[in-house]
Amino acid sequence: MTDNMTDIPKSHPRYLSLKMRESLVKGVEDGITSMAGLIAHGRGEMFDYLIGEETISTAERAEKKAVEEIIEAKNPVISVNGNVAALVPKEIVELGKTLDTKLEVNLFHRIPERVSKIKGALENNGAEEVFGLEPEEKIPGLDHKRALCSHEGIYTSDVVLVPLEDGDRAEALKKMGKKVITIDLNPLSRTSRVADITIVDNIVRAVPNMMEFEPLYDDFDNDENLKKTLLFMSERLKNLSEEI
Ligand code: PTJ
Repeated sequence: MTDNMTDIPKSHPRYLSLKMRESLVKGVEDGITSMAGLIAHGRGEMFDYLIGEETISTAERAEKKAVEEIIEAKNPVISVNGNVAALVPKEIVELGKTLDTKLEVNLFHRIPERVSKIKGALENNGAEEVFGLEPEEKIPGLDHKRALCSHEGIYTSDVVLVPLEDGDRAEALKKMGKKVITIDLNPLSRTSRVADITIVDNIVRAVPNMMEFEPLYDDFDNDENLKKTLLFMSERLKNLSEEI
């Protein structure tokens, strides 16, 4: 996240949350994040409230399984969009280096200028190679520009991390036979339901966690993990209602 917060003191109880908002607003001003990205973030914030704005045990398990799948993969790729580039530009580059993955810019609201700005932001944070600028391939079954991808990256990947995804691409990637990992605070989203591993955590916590965690090396059932996440949320709401 950017550190250009001028008026908000670190002691502010919502400092981290405000900092994230600021990074996204700056992302829009810099032409990195789409306007729709601000709406997407608001939805994420709401779900973050429901888990208490911390990494819960089901998310930790999913993060460890994701690390395992990525390090065991032949051609793992992290897909970067405008929200990811605004919130965790440095961390996503570091994660790619730590887990030895490729980085590819893949956008729903694709404008060539935005792709090159995101590429530039990743390079400014140490990325050596960023795919997706001149995509040669299309993900079959998708009508929109999110289908455009690079041959060396997403098209031939075996494991893809698609954080803050919008749904049908995850499904299309699965149909191509890829293992799909997502980071999505909404456990009910289409992406969350269709992914092989769904990390229900804020990306600003999930990415640093994945650089620290050891691989799980254990069975993992995504539906079971999502059920537990929803139960956690409802239990938490019940407990909070009793405190009022
Ligand atoms: O940059 P582009 O053009 O590729 O567009 C990116 C967005 C995010 C706008 C696009 O992919 C989109 O519209 O996504 P959705 O359908 O709004 O889905 C985004 C999901 O990410 C939602 O389920 C949110 O709850 C979730 N989300 C938002 N912020 C975070 C998050 N999950 C984890 N961490 C967050 N900070």
